[in-house]
Amino acid sequence: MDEKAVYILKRLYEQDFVSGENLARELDVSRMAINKRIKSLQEMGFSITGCRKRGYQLVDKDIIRIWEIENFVSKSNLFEDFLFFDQINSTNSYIKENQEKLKSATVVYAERQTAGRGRLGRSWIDLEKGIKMSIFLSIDFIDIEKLVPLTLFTGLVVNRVLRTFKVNSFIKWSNDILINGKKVCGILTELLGELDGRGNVIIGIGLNVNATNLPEDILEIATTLKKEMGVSFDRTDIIIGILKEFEKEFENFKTRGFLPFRDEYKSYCANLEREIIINGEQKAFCKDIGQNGELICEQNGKELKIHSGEVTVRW
Ligand code: BT5
Repeated sequence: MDEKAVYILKRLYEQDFVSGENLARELDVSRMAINKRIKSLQEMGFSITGCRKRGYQLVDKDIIRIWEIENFVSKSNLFEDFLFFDQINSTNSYIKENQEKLKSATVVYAERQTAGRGRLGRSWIDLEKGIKMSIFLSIDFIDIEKLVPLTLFTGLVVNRVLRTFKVNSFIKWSNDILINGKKVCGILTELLGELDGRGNVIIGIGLNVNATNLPEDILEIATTLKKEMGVSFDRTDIIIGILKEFEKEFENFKTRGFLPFRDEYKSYCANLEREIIINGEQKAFCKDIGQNGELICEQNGKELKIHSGEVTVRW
C-alpha cells in the first residue's frame, strides 16, 4: 500500500469523520483523487462509509495499523521492510516467488490468503481478522538442521507474547500453539536455499485472533483468541509484540542456538510427560526436549529421538 493510502487510513482510524476536502488539502491532491483512493480502500475490504455532511468514516476499526508497524520496522535493528497485502495467495509463497527483490529481513503480512499453506502440502484455512505473516530472513548460518530449532524458537516467541496478553497458551512440538488443547497458531518454516552465499529462510506465522466462526473441518481442533478469551484482541499490538520479541532474542538464538530457550520451551510444552503418536502410527511417551530442540521419547523401553515429523498429543 502506498504512503497516501496509509495516511488516509490513519486519519480515518484516529478521527470519527474526516471530510474529503480536508484529506485532499492535507495530501495536496484533488477531491476526485481522494474519491478514487477511498474506493480502492473499500475494494480492499476496509469498511469506509461516506456521509455527505460529515465526511468519511471507518466503521470497523479492527484493522492493521500499517503506519505503526512501518514505524516500528523503520527503527528496528533487524527488520528492514514491511509489506502489507489485503489479499495474496500465501505470504510464504509470495516470498518464495519474489525473494530476489526483497530486502534481507522483510515482514510480509496479508489480511486474506487464498492459498495459505501448512506443512506437507496441507492448507492453512483463512479466518477473518487473524494474523497471517511471514518473516523473510537472509542469514549466513542457516541450514536444514537449524529449521526445527528456528520453528521452536518462533513458537516460543509467539507463546511469550500471547502470555503477555494473559492468554494461557502452550506449545505443541514442533509448530503449534494451543489453548485448551485446540490449535490457535501454526508456524511454517521453509528453507529457500542459498543466494549470494547466504541462506534464505521464511518463517510463516498463522494466528487465529478475532474470528468467531470456524469452518466445520477445523471446528473440533482449532480455536481463536476471541473464542477462548471472550474478548477482541488488538492485532497490531500482537504483531508488533511478536516482531519486537523476535528481534530481541534472535541474536542470542543465532549465536547460541536453541539451548538458552530450552527450559522455557519445556515449561510450556504440551507434549511432555504425555503419550504421543508419531506419524499417525507409533505410540511413544514423551520425556524431554533435547539441546537442539529434538523430542526425546521412550518407546518399548528404548530411547527415541524425533527431529522432525508429525506428532499428536493425547489430551
Ligand atoms: C501449520 O501447518 O500449522 C503451519 C501453518 C502456517 C500458516 C502461515 S499463515 C502465514 C504463512 N503463509 C502460509 O501460506 N502459511 C504460513 P500444519 O502443522 O501442517 O497444520 C495444518 C493443519 O492445521 C491443517 O491440516 C488443519 O488440520 C489445521 N488448520 C488449518 N487451518 C487452520 C487454522 N486457521 N487454525 C487452526 N488449525 C488450522
